[in-house]
Amino acid sequence: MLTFHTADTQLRHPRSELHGGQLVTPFECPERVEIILARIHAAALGEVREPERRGLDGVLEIHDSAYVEFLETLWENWQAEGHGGEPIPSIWPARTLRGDRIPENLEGRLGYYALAAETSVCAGTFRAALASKDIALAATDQVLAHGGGAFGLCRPPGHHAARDQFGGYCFFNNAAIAAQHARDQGVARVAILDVDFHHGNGTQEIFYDRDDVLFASIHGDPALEFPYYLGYADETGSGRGEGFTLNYPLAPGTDYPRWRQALEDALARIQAFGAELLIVSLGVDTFAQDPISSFTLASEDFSDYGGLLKRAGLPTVFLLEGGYAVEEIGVNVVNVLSGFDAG
Ligand code: FKS
Ligand code: ZN
Repeated sequence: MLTFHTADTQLRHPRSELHGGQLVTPFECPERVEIILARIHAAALGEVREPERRGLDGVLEIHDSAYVEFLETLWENWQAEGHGGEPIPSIWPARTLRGDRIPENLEGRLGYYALAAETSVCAGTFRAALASKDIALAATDQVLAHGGGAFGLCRPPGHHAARDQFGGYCFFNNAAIAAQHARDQGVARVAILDVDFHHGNGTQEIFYDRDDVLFASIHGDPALEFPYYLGYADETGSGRGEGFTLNYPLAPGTDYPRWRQALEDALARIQAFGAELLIVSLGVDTFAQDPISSFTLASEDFSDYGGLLKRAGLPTVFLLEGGYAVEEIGVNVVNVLSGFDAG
């Protein structure tokens, strides 16, 4: 299987993540990509290619233009204010405040465009987010032209990014941009299957009222797990989109047999929908040793479900999302991809 990667993703290297009341080294770190690349080579998965640079192509089809401009200028504006640390949101238009006015003040706008506080911004964040998006587009074009599977080694991840909000380590919604790109290329029905441990709230929000992009997510129960405020089973879509959002919230400690049942159910629904393209939001934070998650998949389970995905028989774009057991992230990601190739 072909992989798409560019070193520009590594321009994202914030030094702080607000975690447990402390600023820690971010879980979503550049080493994740290094280790996955090393494993791709060691396992001879296939060629690694650079994506074409496409500027803002694809971004404004999904994201709000004022949000994009905010992200593009955030670092320089923050520097101009003379702060010592990285931008971290600290106030939001919470339930008792007004959410219909965008403040002029930078701290005010930071909260307006953020959905959580763990995601600090650094100098290269915007360029890395564009590179990550270009990787997703290149992997999608590869699959549209040649069928089979392709892997986008995206970083930063995308599935928490909503139309005008960043958070959960995400800025641009790579999977949503890829799906819209496929639609614009004439693919009638696209399915996004989100197997990251966390609910893909951004992807869900973006397609919630649409019947041309089906979104299915298997994740930790939001009553107990990030992002807490979306991802319940009763969220099924609205208007024309009713029935085109599927959520499988699962309990902490969920093991592979139970997780696999949810996957089989989701794949059956994707087949019944008549999807012509499958985009997998591939997070391997379902791994038992993941430091911030609570499912119990083992490395060989990733190979097994890679084969299951292949047997769905659809052209398939894999886009990297989460996974924080850094030592094992390469093995787990490549197991899914080689499981698919062997399936
Ligand atoms: C720790 C609470 C959880 C944020 C978790 C973000 C998960 C991100 C992800 C992505 F794929 F987007 F990277 N903090 N104090 O894995 O879903
Ligand atoms: Zn995750």
